[in-house]
Amino acid sequence: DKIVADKRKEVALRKSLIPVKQLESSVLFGRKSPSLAEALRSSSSGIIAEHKRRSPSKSVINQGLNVQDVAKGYEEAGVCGMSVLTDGKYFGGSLDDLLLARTVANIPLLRKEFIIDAYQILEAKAHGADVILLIAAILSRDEIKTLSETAKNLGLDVLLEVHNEKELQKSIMPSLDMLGVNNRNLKTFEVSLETSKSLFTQIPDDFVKVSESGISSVAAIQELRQYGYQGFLIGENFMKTDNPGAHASEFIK
Ligand code: IGP
Repeated sequence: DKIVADKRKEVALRKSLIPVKQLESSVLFGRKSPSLAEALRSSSSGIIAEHKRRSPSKSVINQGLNVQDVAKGYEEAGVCGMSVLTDGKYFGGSLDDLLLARTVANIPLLRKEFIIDAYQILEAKAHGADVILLIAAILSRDEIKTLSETAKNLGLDVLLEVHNEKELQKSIMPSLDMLGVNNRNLKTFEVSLETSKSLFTQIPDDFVKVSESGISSVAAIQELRQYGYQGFLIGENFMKTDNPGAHASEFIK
C-alpha cells in the first residue's frame, strides 16, 4: 500500500532528525490529556470537528483559513473534540497544525494520521494530542495491540477505525476506547451512511461508537444517534465554509 510505504520513509527520516528523548522532554509531554471518549459519553452534541485543507477525494477543501481561528471557532461552537490532519502529502496538514491548535484550544485533540509506528504516537503527545487514530485497514491485529497499548501508557485515548465487519472482528481489544466506522470507501471514495448503520450492532457496547465521514446534515446525525452512535466526525462539511466554527454551531444548538 502506497500510503504505508510513504509513511515508513517519512517516519525513518523524522526519527533520524528528532530523537525520542527530545520528544519526551517537550513541555507538552507532561500534560494530562483530557479524554475524548468521556467527553462523548457525557455530551449531547457528540461532534468531533476536523481541520482538513484538502483530501485525495476532493483536492482543495479550504486553503485560506488559519488553523488557530478554526480551532477557536470549533471550541466556541461547543464541539466535543477536534481532529487535526497532520499528513502533509495527501491532506496538506502538519504537526505544526496540531501544535498551533493546542496553543488556543482546551478541548481534546485527535492526531489524524496514518500511524504505523510508535514513534508517531510520541510525536502526537509532544505536539499536544489527546487522542490517536488507528486504522484497521493498514494494521495487523498485533500492530493494533502494540500501538494502542503504547498510547494508553502515555494517557492518550485510542480511536480505532474500521470499514467493514472483517476489520472490526480483527480489531476488538480492551486497549481501544472508541470504535469509528468510516463511511468513506477507501478505494472508490464513495460515502454511504449505510456502512455505519449496518455495522452498529456488531460493535460491543464497551466502546464509544463514532460515525466518520460524509455527514452533512443535522438530520443525518439524528438518524445515526437513533442507531446508538455517540460521536460524529465531520470535516469537509465544516471546512468548505469560510467559518467552520459558525457552521459547526448550527449542528449543535
Ligand atoms: C472526516 P468528512 O467526509 O466529513 O470530511 O470526513 C473524516 O472522517 C475523514 O477525514 C477521515 C480520514 C480518515 C482522513 C476519516 N478517516 C483517515 C484521513 C485518514
